[in-house]
Amino acid sequence: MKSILDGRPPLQCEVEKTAEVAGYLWQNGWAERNGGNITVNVTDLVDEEVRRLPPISDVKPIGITLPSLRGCYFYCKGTGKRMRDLARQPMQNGSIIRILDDCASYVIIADQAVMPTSELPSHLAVHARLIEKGSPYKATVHTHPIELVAMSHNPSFLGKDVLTRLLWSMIPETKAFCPLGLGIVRYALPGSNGLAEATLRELEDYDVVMWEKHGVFAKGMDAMDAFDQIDVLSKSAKIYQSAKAMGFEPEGMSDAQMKEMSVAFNLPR
Ligand code: 2HA
Ligand code: ZN
Repeated sequence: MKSILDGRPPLQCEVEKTAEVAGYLWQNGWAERNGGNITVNVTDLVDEEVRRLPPISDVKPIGITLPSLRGCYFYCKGTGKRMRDLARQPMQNGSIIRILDDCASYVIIADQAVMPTSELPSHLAVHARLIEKGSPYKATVHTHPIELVAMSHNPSFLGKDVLTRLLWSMIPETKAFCPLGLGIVRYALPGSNGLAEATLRELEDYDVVMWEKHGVFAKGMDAMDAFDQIDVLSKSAKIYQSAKAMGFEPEGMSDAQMKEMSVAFNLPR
């Protein structure tokens, strides 16, 4: 079957990279059934011919108006679609959408009329904010990492930067590769405006935020970058839990050792 990706190596490469990440989410056990979402801003990767492609769906309302997204293009996981299927067939389990000039609606342009993720308004609100800030980030990833979600069930971990410090102290790389740490969004109904608004707020200070008792939401240069940050945090959570399972509280790196990391790697905090 013909695909919009044919003859467009940059777009194809981006979608294939996103599919690779979807496979990792599934392999890690973070993406049961249709769990999780990925959206990627591919506006810079579409040519004039793509911009002229006719829609293959009705005009759909986003639910919010996002002026900075006028004429933008996004690759989005399909609603109800599985990450493990997207990994093999990204254009049958996701689609490319065009934001219309009213900045409040979109159409699907390729390859099939796969409706985008149920969390589209919250993902697009984050992309709009990234554009407004002049950020180079193009991807948002939501997934359900087991150990991190388990830790969010302990209220004593949910104070500001309590988990950030604990996870940073488990292995030096976590601070180096997730230098802003982990923001916390208290429990809110999936898909709700409250969840979207709290996520937007917390993403002002963090690249990865925890949705209490649900999952994480990350932004990054691309889906791989967002995944890497979740992965290093998850690795730290696993080390913490391994130590606890062996019957002891892990000592963690000292404040001085963590400070030394910040100096050596020129980290923001
Ligand atoms: O779309 O994980 O939170 C599936 C989800 C929503
Ligand atoms: Zn979820």
